[in-house]
Amino acid sequence: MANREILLPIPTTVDSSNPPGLTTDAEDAVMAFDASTQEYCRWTFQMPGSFDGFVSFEGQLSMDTATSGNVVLNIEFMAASDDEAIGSESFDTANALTVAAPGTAGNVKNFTVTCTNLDSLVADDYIKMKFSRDAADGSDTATGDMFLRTAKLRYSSNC
Ligand SMILES: [Ca+2]
Ligand SMILES: [Ca+2]
Repeated sequence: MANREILLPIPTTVDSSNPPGLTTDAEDAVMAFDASTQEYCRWTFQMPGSFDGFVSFEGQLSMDTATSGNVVLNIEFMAASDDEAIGSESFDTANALTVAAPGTAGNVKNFTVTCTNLDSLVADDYIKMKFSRDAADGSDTATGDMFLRTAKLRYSSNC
């Protein structure tokens, strides 16, 4: 068994009511997540056929202005197997991680969210994977926008 990674592009699906901002920082496209309103983006893809159980969502963020406090990240999965309805599916309980803001605004912060709530995900499933900053959570204390800069999915593979 080995771990594999999928590098994720800037997502194309966003919260229709409260979308994260798409902006640039240091000439890179980033998604900006508000400090008080929860906003989400989402990726949709087919899970690799070699997937055999372990998933972590990893990435890099930075803060626009904050130099202290924490952000709370949520990753949620909806998985539909072959011949299952997508529209009637719902997201599993969020996988949460609290991340301390770097002491200098703009510094890169690496994070890893180990995901155990996977909506019974199996190989070759259709997946919707939702990322949000749980901005209204009491532990989300950092001020200003959080920039999601990169993202990848790590998973265990049976080959
Ligand atoms: Ca399901
Ligand atoms: Ca907050």
